[in-house]
Amino acid sequence: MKEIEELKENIEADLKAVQTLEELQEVKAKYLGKKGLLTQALKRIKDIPPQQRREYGQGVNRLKAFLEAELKKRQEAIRERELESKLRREWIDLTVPIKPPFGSLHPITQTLERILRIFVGMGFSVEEGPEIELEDYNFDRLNIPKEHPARDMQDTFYVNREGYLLRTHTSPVQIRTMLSQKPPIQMVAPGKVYRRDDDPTHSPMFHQVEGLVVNRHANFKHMKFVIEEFLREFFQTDLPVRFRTSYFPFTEPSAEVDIGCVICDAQGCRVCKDTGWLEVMGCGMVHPNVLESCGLDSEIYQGFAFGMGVERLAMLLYGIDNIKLFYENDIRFLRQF
Ligand code: 2NL
Repeated sequence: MKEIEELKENIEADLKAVQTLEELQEVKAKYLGKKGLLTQALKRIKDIPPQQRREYGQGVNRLKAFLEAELKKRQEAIRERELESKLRREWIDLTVPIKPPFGSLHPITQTLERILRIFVGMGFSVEEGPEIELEDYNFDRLNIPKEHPARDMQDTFYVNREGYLLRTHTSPVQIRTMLSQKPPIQMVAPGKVYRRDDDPTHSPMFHQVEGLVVNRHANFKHMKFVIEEFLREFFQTDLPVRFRTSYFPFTEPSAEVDIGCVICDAQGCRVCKDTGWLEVMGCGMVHPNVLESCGLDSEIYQGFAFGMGVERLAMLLYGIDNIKLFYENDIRFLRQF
């Protein structure tokens, strides 16, 4: 019985010293393992003289039950403590406000939408067409002669199929509209266009919006009003606008449209080359040959048309001096819009 008493004291002391699950495991092995002290004491029961065997046996078994209960209690306590400390270590404050990295529309998309909104507000419809076009719709029906330099391989991307090319302007969308709809027509055609140009001020792909109005009474004064109204709406200021005589094969008469420089307030700067004026679009009365090529009687119908470059307008609107910035997708640039 003295042996059992000592064993109990040792067990209690060992349990008291235990800090971790590993140490607890060691204690368990020390007493209950194959050669454990308590295992051995249990084996000895049969060798004890019969008079003391009962008392000894009960004592060892009680001690075993005690140790098993203590091990279980300590294990739970240690697990609980380790969980507490893990929770404290790995605590995350879910209430900390985070700024989600919101995306935004590309400045060209924003400018395109700004342009379309204004024309839709004036009653124009928005029409789209394919980027791979018929040479017939891109050049022939637009009164652009066969030997015109714009048709040159140097200027136009031809595709690997006779009679097709990457459209060099969105005018073929207007041709398609005139072929498929009856006047009155008032439409704008936005989209990507392609030219064999690649230098600091030109990109082989850029965006255009062209407009077309066809009815029985369209005239130059209507066109001037629509364009002036558009430009003042677009730049949100009562700008000076002037129409300068020009030439396009598909319009007669033709004009280029200038606005007072929005960069220097017409005082003269690098962007307007000290003229105080910026060219922003081209326009004119639709050439009778173009109307006829779309099956419209030019004695009955009149039309006006205009075309503008979206990148150019975006650069003027936001004060950007390099067209390449739009295509590099530098997040530091894009984030500003
Ligand atoms: C420019 C000039 C222009 C047109 C585009 C057009 C279309 C048809 C018939 C007649 Cl279907 N004209 N488009 C007319 C004048 C000018 O664009 O500088 N664009 C960037």
